[in-house]
Amino acid sequence: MLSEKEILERLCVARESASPITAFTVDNPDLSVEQAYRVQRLGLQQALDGGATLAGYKMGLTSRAKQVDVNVDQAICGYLLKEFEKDPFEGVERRRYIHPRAEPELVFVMGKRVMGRPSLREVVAAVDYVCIGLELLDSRYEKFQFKLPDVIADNTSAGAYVVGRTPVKADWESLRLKGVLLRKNGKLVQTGCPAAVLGDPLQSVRQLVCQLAEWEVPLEPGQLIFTGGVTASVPFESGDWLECEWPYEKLSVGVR
Ligand code: OOG
Ligand code: MG
Repeated sequence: MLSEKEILERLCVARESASPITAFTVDNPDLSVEQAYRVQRLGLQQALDGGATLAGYKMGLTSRAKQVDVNVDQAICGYLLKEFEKDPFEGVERRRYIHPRAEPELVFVMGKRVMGRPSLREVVAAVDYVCIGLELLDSRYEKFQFKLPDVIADNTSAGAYVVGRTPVKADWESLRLKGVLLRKNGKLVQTGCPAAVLGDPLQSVRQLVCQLAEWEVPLEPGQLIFTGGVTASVPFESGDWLECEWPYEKLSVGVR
């Protein structure tokens, strides 16, 4: 059985060299969710010690479409570093990733600190605004295949992300009904409704707060939360351009 440090090291090498590894549960079927989160937390600590900045968190597998995507049916969370953020005008570099995929998400930006087990109303009170976002996933595992502990250790396949520029501060009740489209090279490839995410993406923020409470970690003002793919994810290659649209904004990003 590999130690948590060894698992983390292998994941880091896979990420840095953009070359995939076999999922750990293939040879270590006993790897637990708790150990996997310890690997993830250790990864975050190492990144912060190395000078990286925590931007916020992401929830994953919060919609049925996403659970079917990767054959794992439980919501998970990971962290987002400022360094993962891409400017939509600069785009993303395909060669940095193994087998990247894109998915549209609602992104909540916190205005107040929140911790513990808040009600939905308390979550709304702590949010500053919402934007549309594109998460650019990249699993470090061969064929994008893994089990629950693998994907948790791999920081929930976090790769890069792009956040829209049009903050929405109203309509909390009906945001979950505002449709989201994903186009690749101008062709419509996914459509979805934010309510696909746990009935309301705000529930995803609430679940995240409850998960973080287990580590006595709060959500802080300014932190952003990717609430989970509204639709299934879509693979992309260099030369592609991706566009995500919802009633308030169109967000495009090119792939070099
Ligand atoms: C796991 C990450 C899931 C989401 O939004 O559901 C995720 C994966 O699809 O590789 O980010
Ligand atoms: Mg996601």
